[in-house]
Amino acid sequence: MEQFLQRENLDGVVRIRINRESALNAMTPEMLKDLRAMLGELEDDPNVRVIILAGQKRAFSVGADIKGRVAEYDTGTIKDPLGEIIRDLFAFIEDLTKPVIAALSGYVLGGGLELALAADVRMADTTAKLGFPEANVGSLPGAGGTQRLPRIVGPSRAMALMFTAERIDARQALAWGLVDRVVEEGTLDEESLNWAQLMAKKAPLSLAYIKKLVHLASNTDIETGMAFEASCHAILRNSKDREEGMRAFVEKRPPHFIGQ
Ligand code: CO8
Repeated sequence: MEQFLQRENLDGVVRIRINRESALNAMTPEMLKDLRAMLGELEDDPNVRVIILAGQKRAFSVGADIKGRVAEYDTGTIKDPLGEIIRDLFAFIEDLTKPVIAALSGYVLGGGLELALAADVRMADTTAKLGFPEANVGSLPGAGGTQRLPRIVGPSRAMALMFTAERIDARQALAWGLVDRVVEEGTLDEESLNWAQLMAKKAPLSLAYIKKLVHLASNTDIETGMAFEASCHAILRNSKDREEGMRAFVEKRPPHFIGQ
């Protein structure tokens, strides 16, 4: 079976690169299953602190493999092989206890953009072109796009992007808050790794609870969110890493965090 994912271990950071350049990183069910399995391993590995999802120069990903789907019409067996896998994968990314960075270059379209939205933060280089072309092919962003995009950019910008299938560039995406940082072409690997390493030095439990709480913030009322924040804060107060962080500050040395 063809391997569409490359994994690099970079001192506490793992970069997973989608590697199907001939089809601009179009996603197949097998690719997504492999990604789910790989992320499961990384979640269980305490040495992995931050994950970067990256693509190729020409495309992060153009979304679902349309050619694979046309075959369903040819054979009259219209199924949804991608639906369950992709939704489960994107929910799993949100539930990971580790920060996930999407590093975007070239085309970031359809399911590719939905994958980027399921990540926690997004960095793009100046070649990135982001959009939802689903309405061109009689579909809609069905892997969380209609729900995650408006929570990030607001409903009217989200609808405008999906109604027109227009592609926006990295600067526009930055102005909308759809990406968090823009870097020059050719520097994305280095810059996203620098960003990841900043996070990888922090206390893992702090990052895990911050992620959980921030995701909760857009899905719950403020009283529930505040109560949950107080309980997570109480858990951290008794953690070994909190004591280590405070001692390290007083002793003027870098902390050594163990994720407990
Ligand atoms: N699927 C399969 N192959 C693709 C796809 C795709 N989505 N996009 C491009 N390719 C292939 C092309 O067929 C071509 O292959 P070949 O050389 O063998 O013909 C190769 O990639 C290069 O593409 P182009 O020659 O078209 O390159 P251009 O630079 O001219 O154009 C574009 C690039 C603009 C990206 C163009 O290829 C395009 O419009 N692609 C379609 C993008 C698209 O519509 N994506 C959305 C798909 S739907 C989706 O993602 C839904 C998500 C899943 C939801 C699940 C819910 C259940």
